[in-house]
Amino acid sequence: MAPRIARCRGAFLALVFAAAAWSCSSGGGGGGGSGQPPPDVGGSGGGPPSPAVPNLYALAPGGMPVGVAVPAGNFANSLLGSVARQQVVDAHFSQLTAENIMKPSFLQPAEGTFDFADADELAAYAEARGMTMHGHTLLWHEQLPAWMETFQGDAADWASMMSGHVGTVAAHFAGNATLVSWDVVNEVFSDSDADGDGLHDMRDTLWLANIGPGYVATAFRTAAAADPDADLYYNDYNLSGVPAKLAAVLDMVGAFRNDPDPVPIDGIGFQMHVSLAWPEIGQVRSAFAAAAATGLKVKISELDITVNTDGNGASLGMTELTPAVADQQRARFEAIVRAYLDEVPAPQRGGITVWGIADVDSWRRTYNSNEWPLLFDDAFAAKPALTGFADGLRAMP
Ligand code: 9MR
Repeated sequence: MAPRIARCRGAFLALVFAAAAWSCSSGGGGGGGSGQPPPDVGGSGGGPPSPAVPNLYALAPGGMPVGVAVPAGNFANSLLGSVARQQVVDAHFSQLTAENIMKPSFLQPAEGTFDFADADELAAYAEARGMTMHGHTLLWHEQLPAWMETFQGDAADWASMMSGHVGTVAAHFAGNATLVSWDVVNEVFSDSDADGDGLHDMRDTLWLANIGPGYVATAFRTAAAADPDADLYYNDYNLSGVPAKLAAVLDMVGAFRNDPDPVPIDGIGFQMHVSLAWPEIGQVRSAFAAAAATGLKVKISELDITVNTDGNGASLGMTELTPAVADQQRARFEAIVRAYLDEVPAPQRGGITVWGIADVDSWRRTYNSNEWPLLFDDAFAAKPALTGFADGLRAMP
């Protein structure tokens, strides 16, 4: 299940990346791609200054996708209505994920009534610029339409309803060469291991309650039947920091494979909503290595790095992003990108996606208005974090 298109992939040598990147961008058709690059945020700390970052995606070894989650549809900050966001996205990213508008509540708002208009518009935006899209998400326990939450029926009815959604959505995009992969099921596992077996338990969702644990495999089989060419991912959070949660995912993958009729799965998505300090980088490396050992693709699907939020979600008290903290965030982005490239062999790299364009858009602000977790600031200027991400990519030829 190979990616279908490339956006100037694999054509860049580290020494010539800048010139090549600009010629690539100007041929990509993006309005913002030929505009002014964000300012050079330069290097800090020891060593020579880092080169400018005109096109982040052009630095990715092997043309690996470098993605971003974007608002679309009726969201006030929609990419499609924001020139400032388009300039950043067109210059720096080769893949889009819809932050919200491809979740079930948006695509099937009423039972049997599918609305693909906003998703198709976003896919057309990506296609026009030679970007790919990662679909998010066929199934989740959040952002479900009210009618799904109150659905009445037995297990067979529920399975049929679930497969109807998954199959219809996957089939809609099956002929679309821009959509190369899907999060098939998001966040199946809970944050606890009640029976102490070393594996986090399945999350108590309406899918589990009404269909039983087999719903996950059914969703994957349904998606594969509807779109045999797309890469199919399992996606979850805390996989790099909580070994018992990753163990549960790997156990599920093993069960999929050992099934007499193996369940189709292509990759594991690490959301990576992390902080400066957690998880410790050695743990991140071990987690990537363990996932890669399955032979599946591994994708960082929702990367953001908080600097002002403690382990319980409370603010650490900062009121501005100081240069010193911004530099720590730069180093942290570099370390995580490096760890990914070191631990995941090239053919298994599904790419790295950041969960939002600029700090002003981040879901993290919902919980802490003084948070700055992304690569661009509230004015869409590049932060040191962008240099860190770029330096992480540059470290791997
Ligand atoms: O970023 C998304 C935010 O705008 C939505 O309000 C929220 C609803 O729960 O979902 C956010 O995205 C989530 C993603 O779909 C799945 N992983 C966790 C993300 C952050 O909550």
